[in-house]
Amino acid sequence: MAGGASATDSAPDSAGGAAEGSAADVWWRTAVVYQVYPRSFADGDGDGVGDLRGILAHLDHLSALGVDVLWLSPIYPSPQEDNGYDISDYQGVDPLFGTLDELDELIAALHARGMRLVLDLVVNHTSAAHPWFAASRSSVDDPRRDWYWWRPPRPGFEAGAPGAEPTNWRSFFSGPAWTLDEQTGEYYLHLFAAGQPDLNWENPRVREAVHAMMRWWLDRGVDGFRMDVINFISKDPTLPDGRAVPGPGGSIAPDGLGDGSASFICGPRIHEFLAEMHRAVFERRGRAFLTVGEMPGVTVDEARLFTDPGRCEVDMVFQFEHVGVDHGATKWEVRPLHLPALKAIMARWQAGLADAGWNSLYWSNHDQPRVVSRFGDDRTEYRAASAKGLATVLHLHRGTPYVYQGEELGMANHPFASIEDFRDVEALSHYRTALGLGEHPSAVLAAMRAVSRDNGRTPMQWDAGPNAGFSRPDVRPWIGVNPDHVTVNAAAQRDDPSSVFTHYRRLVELRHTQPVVSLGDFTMLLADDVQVYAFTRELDGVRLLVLANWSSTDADVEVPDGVAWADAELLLASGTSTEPKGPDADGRWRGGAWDAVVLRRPSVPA
Ligand code: TEU
Repeated sequence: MAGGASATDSAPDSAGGAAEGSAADVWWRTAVVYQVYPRSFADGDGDGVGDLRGILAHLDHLSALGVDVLWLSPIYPSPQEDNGYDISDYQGVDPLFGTLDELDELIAALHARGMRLVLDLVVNHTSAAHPWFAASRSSVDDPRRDWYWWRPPRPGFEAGAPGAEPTNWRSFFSGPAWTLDEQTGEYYLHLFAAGQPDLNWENPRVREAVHAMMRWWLDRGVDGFRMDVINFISKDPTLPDGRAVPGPGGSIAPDGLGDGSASFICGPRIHEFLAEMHRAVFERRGRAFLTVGEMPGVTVDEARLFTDPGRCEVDMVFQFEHVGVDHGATKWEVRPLHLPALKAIMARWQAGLADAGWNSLYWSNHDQPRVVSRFGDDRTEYRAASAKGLATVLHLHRGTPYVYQGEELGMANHPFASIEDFRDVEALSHYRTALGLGEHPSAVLAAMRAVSRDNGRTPMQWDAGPNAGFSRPDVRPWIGVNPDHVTVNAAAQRDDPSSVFTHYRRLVELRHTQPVVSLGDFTMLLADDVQVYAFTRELDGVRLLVLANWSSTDADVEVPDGVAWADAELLLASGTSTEPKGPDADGRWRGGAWDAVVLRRPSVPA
């Protein structure tokens, strides 16, 4: 058990990490997690990049919010090709971010405040600069050769010739998922950037090395892991070609590459690998952990298996369906949000993990555009109300909510002006590829402005001063600060009872104090309504009704059983109305733009 941790602790002798025990006594079921992307959180040493000193200096912010867990994106030594998701040493801290001593200090400081630390575990791939890969690429006979996926050129092709890659797979960051290593004349697999070679989990020595590394961190006091693309680690070893992905209008993708994901999303041995990891790392440790698997492409049925406590794999997963709801053939083809589609996805996940398993709940992270710009309305008059409404909807679902740094302030997308403003490897490779295929730069930039991951990575807005208080005034941060920080910042919001920050604080408090929020059953209402997001929660005779106007115009809907809610207790209200309220005596709900309310009543006795 984390030192000084709160009353939400499970028994100290519980196994933790995909823990055993009854539904109610698993600590993370009432917890809220806050994600820190260290490079963009706070720059303590004045080099323009956020670091551990910066985080240590801002723990009061997390305490004020009341969150239980800090998930820290990668701080390990790394060439930073993918901002630390390319790790060259799993057991250290990149000097860019500080020292191992400072990380120990962070663990102790969090524990002293009753919070826990979850590290990012990136073990689908390493950096190409990792000594394991250096050894692996050195010769076909090296003992570590088989730690990665090496293959000769496609039969009949010369190494390096167009189309000679061993499979037609496209990498997530554009271009082939294979790069030729001239020295041995073979290709290595990288589902992401060329600097992120995929580890071969078929090799038991790879798994043992990862387990040992994880145990080393737990021994240092770390309380769990967020596991990067962990459902990609088991690949069909035959590595068959993927299907060519149809482009818009059914045309075959112009780069001729295919989608290999059928061979690695929740691959043949994934459950075996995660259960083995649980046994080797978390079992019989005598304290409680949190494990969350990031799982692009995971289905509800798979997720139920992954998170069924009886199977001891992971505690919860990040699914991707709801953040793909506004994507076209690719994420760069942005579609307007159709609210019923989002509700259908959320409802399916709530129902699918109701009896076994557990949901994680998120709108944002370092890979997503800012939610207030994406699903809300970031114009001045609607920004705070829409940020609060979106937060209410998410935090009143059943599951463990994740708050991404700046989301609690209503931080918006960045007004990127030109390609020079972007930093992300994904965005930059997309730009090159799209221009190579003849797309117009201004159209490509418009899509990047809307959906680039850099939107989520601009510096945290601490105050209205130069650099938003992220870096010293004389320093140029690694990526541009959003000019809206003069009005949208933590200093302005911390003590303002009507701020987005205060609203998040209340939502965290509701989860901690109202068991129905964390554990109650979920029922979606008004599934087809294009404007209002409505649902009920119920636990032990207590019922909640959540009504949120997901639009910048007034709403007027008939609420199922609405009359019964007319005199219910108003637990939380936000929006553009002077006094947002629940349904009227006629059972209709009339809500102003982005109004959101949470009502409570004891259920009517049968
Ligand atoms: O993300 C996995 C992932 O699916 C995303 O890269 C996704 O493909 C992309 O964001 C779509 O826009 C994880 C990390 O969260 C991400 O930051 C890393 O780049 C990636 O893995 C590789 O480690």
